[in-house]
Amino acid sequence: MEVLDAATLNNLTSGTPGPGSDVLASLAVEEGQAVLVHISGAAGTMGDFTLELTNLDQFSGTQTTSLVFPAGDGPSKVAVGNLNADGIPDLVVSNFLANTVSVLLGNGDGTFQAPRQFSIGALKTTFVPGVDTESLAFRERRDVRLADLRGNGILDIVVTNYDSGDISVLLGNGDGTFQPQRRYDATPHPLGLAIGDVNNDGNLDIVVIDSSPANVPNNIAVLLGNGDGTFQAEKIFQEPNVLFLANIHLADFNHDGKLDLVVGGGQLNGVDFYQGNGDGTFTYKGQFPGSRQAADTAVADLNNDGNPDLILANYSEVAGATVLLGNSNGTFQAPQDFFSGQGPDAIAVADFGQRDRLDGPGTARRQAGPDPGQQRPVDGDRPAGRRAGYRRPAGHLRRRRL
Ligand SMILES: [Ca+2]
Ligand SMILES: [Ca+2]
Ligand SMILES: [Ca+2]
Ligand SMILES: [Ca+2]
Repeated sequence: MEVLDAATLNNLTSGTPGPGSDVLASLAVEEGQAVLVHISGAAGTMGDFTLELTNLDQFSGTQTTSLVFPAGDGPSKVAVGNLNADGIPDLVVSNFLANTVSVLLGNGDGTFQAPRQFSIGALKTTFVPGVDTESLAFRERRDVRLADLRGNGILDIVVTNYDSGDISVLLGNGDGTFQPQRRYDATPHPLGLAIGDVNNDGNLDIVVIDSSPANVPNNIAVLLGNGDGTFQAEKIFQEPNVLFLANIHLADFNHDGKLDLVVGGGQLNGVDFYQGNGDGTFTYKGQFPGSRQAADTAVADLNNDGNPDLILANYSEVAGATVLLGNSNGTFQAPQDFFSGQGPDAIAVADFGQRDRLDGPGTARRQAGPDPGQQRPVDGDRPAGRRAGYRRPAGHLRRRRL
């Protein structure tokens, strides 16, 4: 399939093979622009084609200041990374109603090509009283992460499957397509996901926390990576508290070269902190206070002092976000509340000021200090680490209009 300029017959875009025999093409057009679609094939050729036209004029109207791109049924979480080596960020969306991830390749102008769907593990889309212990509203999260699991420069997908009690790993081909999923058992009802080298063998590992049906304390599973995109069987330990909407992050908070673990979630008055032992196990060190019910947590060095800080999204508090500035020894300072507004259930961090400093919501994550777990791209293809010894005087987080 080719899309041609109707006046000059110049090629504007060509279709590329998608899943099955589908051929996909995507093009940004202007209002009134005429195009020709040329479909060709050998005798007996069969198949479908999908042509997606995006009208950028939608941006110009005051009534329509956002563009909506299709993904799959019930989009849950998004990961950003360059999947096809063109330098342009792409999107991976986990779909809780469709049991798929959608891959949307970026065009570089803020638009995305038509989504390609890849199968992942099951999530029931119904709620059966007496059988299902949590409503669909609490099960709909499917954490999705991008990481270079094989160290070959190609990003792979990891996503949690609540009802099938496993995670799906989809190895990337480097062209925006992915190999069929391989599933690994990971807690009875996995919800939150983190990736890093927790045993310092140079291979990325996966840590998963489950949800908490029936007020049973959460399980945390560690799956050690073999470095080739496969993983060893889960090793489970128990979180002392009961959390719904549980989320989990890895960073070296105390600068000992071993990744540590923070856990947030509903019903927890702050975050639980585990010190990493460097062998894939963790030692529970207690709780740091924050606002209640952190439905999501982000880790970033907000004040550029080299210590990772925590940003909590407060699901049921008036303060929208709470910041806990990290100390160098794996402890945190008193919580500071920012942004009013109730009920946020997701948060991310990026530098909106273009000054190489992290300011507020977005997606970047930078780890501080010597951090063997972050030598490869995680959560995209950003540089992931400051040099050992990098320090700036501690500062205050300034409130900033976003
Ligand atoms: Ca790309
Ligand atoms: Ca490892
Ligand atoms: Ca550590
Ligand atoms: Ca900091």
